[in-house]
Amino acid sequence: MLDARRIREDFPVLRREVNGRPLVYLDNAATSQKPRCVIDALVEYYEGYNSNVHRGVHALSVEATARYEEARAKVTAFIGAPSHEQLIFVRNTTEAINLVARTWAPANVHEGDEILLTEMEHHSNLVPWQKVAQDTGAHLTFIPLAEDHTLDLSRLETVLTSRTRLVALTHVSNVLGTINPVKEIARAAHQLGATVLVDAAQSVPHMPVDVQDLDCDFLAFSGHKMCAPTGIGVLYVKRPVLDEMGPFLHGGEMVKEVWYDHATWNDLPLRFEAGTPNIADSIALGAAVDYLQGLGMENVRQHEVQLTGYTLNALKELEDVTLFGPKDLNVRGGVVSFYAHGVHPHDLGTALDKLGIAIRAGHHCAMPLMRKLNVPATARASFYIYNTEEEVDLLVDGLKQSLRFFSHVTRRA
Ligand code: C6P
Repeated sequence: MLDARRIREDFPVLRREVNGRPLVYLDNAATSQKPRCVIDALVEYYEGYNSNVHRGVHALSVEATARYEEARAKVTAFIGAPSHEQLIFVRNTTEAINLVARTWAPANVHEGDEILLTEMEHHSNLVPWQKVAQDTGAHLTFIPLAEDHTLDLSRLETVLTSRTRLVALTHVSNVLGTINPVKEIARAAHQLGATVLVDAAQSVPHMPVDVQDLDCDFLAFSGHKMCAPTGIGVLYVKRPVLDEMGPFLHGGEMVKEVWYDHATWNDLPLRFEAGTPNIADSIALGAAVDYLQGLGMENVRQHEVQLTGYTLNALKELEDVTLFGPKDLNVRGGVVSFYAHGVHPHDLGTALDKLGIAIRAGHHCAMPLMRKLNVPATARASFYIYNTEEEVDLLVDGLKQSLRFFSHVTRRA
């Protein structure tokens, strides 16, 4: 098990106060905090060897290139990818998915084809496919949500057809916490010749993920949710899918030879990394991977299972509070969304902030799912390696206090 109290010492921001109270940071699904070693990696780069990569012959450039490629190798190993050539650095999950929608999709999705999504997708894994469908004449279809907020796989045979070109689904829902059986769905999709994209924004930071075990064709995630800086994300692509993909952005770095009227493309993965990449943040992502591996991803997962169970137990005692997501902790990540009847989640979020407690309130970039759940928004607490049961107690006390306040105000109105 993790020693969250010890881990907290690695995160400078957790020492601060908000509104005169110690910060209780429970908005980790939005972005995680950063440990000292990641901050140090950024400072070391800018103070010690700031330089462009893959270009210079001078010492600083050689050093920066080595560290940048070392970071790629670390991330490759972290997700069990067979080769660093299949690991493309992008800005975030959103850009990774758009890269696939702009390069792979136009060559592979045609009029009358189907793109199968789920009813719990984040906008980043929905809107790019709406655009592909509009451009190509393909149709979007959806694996429906079951009563228990898992996917209704009894409907898979109906929605996954010989016309399905792509199945694009989230590994873990950022609203419900549901862990989807992507391996099983990928197997069924491949049997029908469909390609599979996994939005791993909420899984790679929180549990062991092995792309070869999942057997997905694309996997996308963001560094900022796993202790790394903002502005760095990853797209993994399986071969031979990758070999058939044309470039995304065109310009320097992604070319091998250029004439006035044409150009040839660089080797993988640089073919997909046009222009000067995000060098410092990539190197810091490597440091974040080292840090998480030091803790052990299975331990990270178990810590969140424990905290989520503890939170669900406490919250189910609260009157007029609806909890979302599966009850079974085996299929649930460290995300707890809830709705307190009669109180808008934004008001609740603001009241908790006054107590130093940071949660997220809103539609969580999943508006269609909010409509499905029949709520305007939800409040959401989401956990990471440094959160403790004491913090959950503070959340529950804060909630009780806020709900008492709002019911008093409503009665008087
Ligand atoms: N969800 C949340 O608070 P970016 O913004 O590109 O790093 O990640 C997008 C994204 C894609 N898929 C899932 C499942 C996600 O949860 C997110 C980001 C944040 O839930 C911000 S809306």
